[in-house]
Amino acid sequence: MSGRMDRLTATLTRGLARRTSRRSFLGALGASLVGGAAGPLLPIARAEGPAREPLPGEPSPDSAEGNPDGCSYWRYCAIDGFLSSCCGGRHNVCPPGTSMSPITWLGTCRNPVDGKDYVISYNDCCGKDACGRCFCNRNEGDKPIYYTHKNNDLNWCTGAPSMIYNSTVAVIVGVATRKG
Ligand code: ABN
Repeated sequence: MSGRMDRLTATLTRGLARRTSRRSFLGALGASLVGGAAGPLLPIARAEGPAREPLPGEPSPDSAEGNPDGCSYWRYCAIDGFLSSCCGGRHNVCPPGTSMSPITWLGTCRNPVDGKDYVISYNDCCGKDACGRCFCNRNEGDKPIYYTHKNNDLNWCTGAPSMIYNSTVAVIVGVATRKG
């Protein structure tokens, strides 16, 4: 009698265990299917944003030397300052609320697309507190300082309506021609 009871109990217990695990498996499967179907509906942050066009005659903005938001941009070879393009402006446009200094620092940078050297004017943007973002100090081809005004580490807002320095732009002013 007790042997039959034992066998019956064992059979019932095994059946219960089987049903319980199957139910929990099905539950998990159902939850994963519902979660998987909802996945595409969830908001996704797309960091890339719209595709950027290269500036005419310039490297792709997807490359370091063609990206005006980074210090390796080819026009910044002799810059010293916060990049206007990180401060609400563009590489050649000062941020809103600032004005461009009329006196500037000049550099000569090679455009990697056409291999030509361009004279670049680094105008400071003046009239708002220092931007503080994307500081870039490259000074390529810099010579030892023999006159303080022959150094880019200067506040060129001296000639602007406000002396308050915000950021710097890089404007092409011409193609450099080698003489002698
Ligand atoms: N030309 C940029 C800059 C501004 C203030 C001080 C140093 C350098």
